[in-house]
Amino acid sequence: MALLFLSTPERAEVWQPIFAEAGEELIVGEAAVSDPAAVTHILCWKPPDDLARYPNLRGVISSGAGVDQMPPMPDGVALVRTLAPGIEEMVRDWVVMATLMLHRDMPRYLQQQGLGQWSAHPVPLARGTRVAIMGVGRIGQLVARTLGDMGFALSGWSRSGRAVEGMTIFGADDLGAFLAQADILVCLLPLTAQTRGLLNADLFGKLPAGARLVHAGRGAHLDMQALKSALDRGQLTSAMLDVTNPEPLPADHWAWGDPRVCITPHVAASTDHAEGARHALEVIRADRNNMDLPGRVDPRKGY
Ligand code: NDP
Ligand code: OXD
Repeated sequence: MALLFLSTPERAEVWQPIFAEAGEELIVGEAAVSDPAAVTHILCWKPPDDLARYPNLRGVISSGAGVDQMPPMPDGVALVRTLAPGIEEMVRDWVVMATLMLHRDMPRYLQQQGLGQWSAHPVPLARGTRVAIMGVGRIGQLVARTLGDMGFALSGWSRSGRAVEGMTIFGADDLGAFLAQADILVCLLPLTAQTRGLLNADLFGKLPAGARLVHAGRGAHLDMQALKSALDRGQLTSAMLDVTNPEPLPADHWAWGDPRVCITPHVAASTDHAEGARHALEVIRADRNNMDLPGRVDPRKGY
C-alpha cells in the first residue's frame, strides 16, 4: 500500500520520517508517482479531478475534520476524515472562549474601549445560563464537558437524538423546542445537504429575544443577511464567527465593521502535522487488516 500525499511541503517534512519509521510508503506529490497502480490512499484537502488514474485506490483521507469540500467518491473508494485529538481540543478552546466572550458581553466592552467609555453592565452567572449546542459529536461533546464544569446549563441537538451525559438532548424533529431554550446557540454541525443554510431567519426567529450565536461549523450554514437582520431587530445580541459566508468576506462586507460581531478567519483549529500522519497510518493499517477505518464517512449521512 502507498499513500499519495497532496498537501503542503511543511506538512510533508513531518510526515516523511513518521512514515519511514513505520515502514509505510509515502509518495509526495503527483509528479513523484511512477506507477499509479501502487497508490492505494490519497491524503488531500481536495482530490485531483482524475481519480480514475489510480486503479487501486481504496481511500481518500481529508486533511481536516470536515469533508464538505470533497466530491462524491468513485465506487469502492472510502472517504475518511482526519481524527486528531488536537483538532477537537483546539475547536473546544475556541468555542469556550467565544461562549465566554458573548456571555460576558465582550463585543460591547470592546466597543466601549474604542470609545474610551468606562461603563459597567450587569454581570451574569454561568450557572443557569443555557448553552445549546447544534451537533453533539466528537467536538460538541468535548465543548460540553468544559462548559458543564463551569456551570452552564447544556442542551444538544443531533440527528439521532442519542443521549449524552450531562446534557438535555433534542432529536432532529425537536429543533423548535431546542431553540426556544437557547440563551447562547453554538453551531458545531458538519455541512451537509440537510444542514446547509440552517442558520437562517426562520431559525433565528425561534430563539429567545436577545440570544447570542457562536459559529464554528461551516460558513455555508449561515445566512449572513439574516444574521444582520436578527441583530438589528434585537433577536440576537451578538455573534462570534470563526466561519463566514463567503470565506473570506469581501472588504466592504457589513460584518467587518459591526461591533456586535467578532470574526476570526477559520482558525478555530488546524491539524497538527504529526497527529495527521499518525491517523493516516492507522487508516492504512486498518484497511490492510480489513477493519473499520477510523474516521470513515458514511456517504448516506454525508459526515
Ligand atoms: P461529528 O461527526 O463527530 O459530529 C457531528 C454532529 O452533528 C453529530 O452529533 C451529528 O448527529 C450532528 N448532525 C449531523 N447532521 C445533522 C443534522 N442534519 N441534524 C442534526 N444534527 C446533525 O463531527 P465533529 O464534532 O468532529 O465536527 C463537527 C464539525 O465541526 C465538522 O464537520 C466541521 O464542520 C466543524 N469543524 C470546524 C473547524 C474549524 O476550524 N472551524 C475545525 C474542525 C471541525 P449524530 O450524533 O446523530 O450523528
Ligand atoms: C477542519 C477545519 O475541517 O479546519 O479541520 O475546518
